[in-house]
Amino acid sequence: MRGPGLLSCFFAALFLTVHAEDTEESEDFVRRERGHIDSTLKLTEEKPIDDYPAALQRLRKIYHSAIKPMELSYKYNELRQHEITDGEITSKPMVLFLGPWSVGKSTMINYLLGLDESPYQLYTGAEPTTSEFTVLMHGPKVKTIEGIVMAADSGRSFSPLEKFGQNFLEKLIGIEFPHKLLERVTFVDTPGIIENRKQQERGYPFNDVCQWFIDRADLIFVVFDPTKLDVGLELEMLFRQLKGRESQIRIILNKADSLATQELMRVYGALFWSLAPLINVTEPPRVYVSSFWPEDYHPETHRELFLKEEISLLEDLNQVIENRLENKIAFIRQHAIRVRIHALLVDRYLQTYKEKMTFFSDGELVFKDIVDDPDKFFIFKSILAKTNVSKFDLPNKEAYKDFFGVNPITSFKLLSQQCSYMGGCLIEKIERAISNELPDLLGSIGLGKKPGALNCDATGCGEAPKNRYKKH
Ligand SMILES: Nc1nc2c(ncn2[C@@H]2O[C@H](COP(=O)(O)OP(=O)(O)OP(=O)(O)O)[C@@H](O)[C@H]2O)c(=O)[nH]1
Ligand SMILES: [Mg+2]
Repeated sequence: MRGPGLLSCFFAALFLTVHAEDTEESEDFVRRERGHIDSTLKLTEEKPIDDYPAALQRLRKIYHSAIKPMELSYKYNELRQHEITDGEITSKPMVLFLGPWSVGKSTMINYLLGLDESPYQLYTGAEPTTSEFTVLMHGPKVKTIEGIVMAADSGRSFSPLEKFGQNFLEKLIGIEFPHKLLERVTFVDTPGIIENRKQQERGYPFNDVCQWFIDRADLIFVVFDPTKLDVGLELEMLFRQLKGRESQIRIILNKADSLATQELMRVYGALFWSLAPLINVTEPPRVYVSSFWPEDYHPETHRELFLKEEISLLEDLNQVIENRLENKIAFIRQHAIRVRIHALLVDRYLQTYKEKMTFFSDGELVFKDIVDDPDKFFIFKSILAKTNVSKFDLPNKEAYKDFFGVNPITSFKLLSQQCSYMGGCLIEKIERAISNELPDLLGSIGLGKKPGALNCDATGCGEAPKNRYKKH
């Protein structure tokens, strides 16, 4: 895996983590067995991982023919700013590492990928070290990709990051190299959260960037260090951003080998105590207590427990890899549901506007009346009554004030006018995708059959699959 001379120097400069004294130390410590990582994640299997190209192609087709036209017609991107690129449809599952500084995020990535002692291991250290969002991807050769290049390549799922500005792109870096695990997932290392640091000191919107990654990650590891559990404003902000992604979150109490068992139990309790007010779900998140680094566990600590916890986490990761296509389809279906609700709402606003307009009325005043108090005209209620949408899935009423401020109501067409002789109606197409085509595709993968071979009545696949952890 060694790159050409110049490239190796570049890597050495960027990621060389082993300082002279560390090298001496590393010769002393006993390395851990890694067999369980390879076997749980099936990294020893010769068979290349199936990328389901036919199913992904079908998914792309459904998105472009049934969902995208509706998005464009009703300017959905201006409401939620979530466009889906082709790169995002075909991308590998993304595993995101978040948490305070120096809790061992980069060390954990090095450990899982077995990068210690390789020239391109991530930089680690007791002080805040990672300053870039680092994306580790599979590629045939060792290569670093600058943020501006990643953002310019529309085939990659990272191209929408361009909107966070040039300062951010300088803090984004991609590393490609051949690796069995990276053939299956993409890892994203992030700069640790430092309490009391102001957003502007970073020179780019750190929280918005985190939100972008959070919205797309298939698994989010929020890592903590038992020796510093203080929850401050930055961490509170992070948990606010994680709302709605609870089933992707795994909390890791890392470096558990640095404490005696009794102390560890106390810290575990304290961690839950401080996090409870921040996580607003009935089901508590899964917490893994272990130490994710290559050194052997300290003799006086609970090595069997730590190893079991590590294996559970690896199984969890493996489940995400195995369910990647199901998760992707569920993600596109959820997106389609949101786009449909948005289109129905705009249509309802427009219908109400047309009903209230008379020959003598002032269009702007009539619409202001509607947009200021949509409840008076039963706009949101009528959508709830007509469709089986949960009221928690409805967008914010305030967001529509801004939306219509930029996009005048008269620039839209009624849904009933969005039909063509050849293509049918937009609303029918998106509804067919949500209730038949996407569930069909989901069912066909589950049974290992050809996409399109089944329909949902037979499989009962109408429910979006949840990326739930296994309980052990
Ligand atoms: N005892 C112990 N120390 C660990 C473990 N994992 C990491 N460390 C040490 O913790 C320190 C910080 O590790 P990093 O991987 O740099 O932490 P980080 O979360 O990436 O930090 P930032 O990049 O600054 O956010 C390093 O000195 C590691 O050697 C562990 O499992 N046990
Ligand atoms: Mg780091």
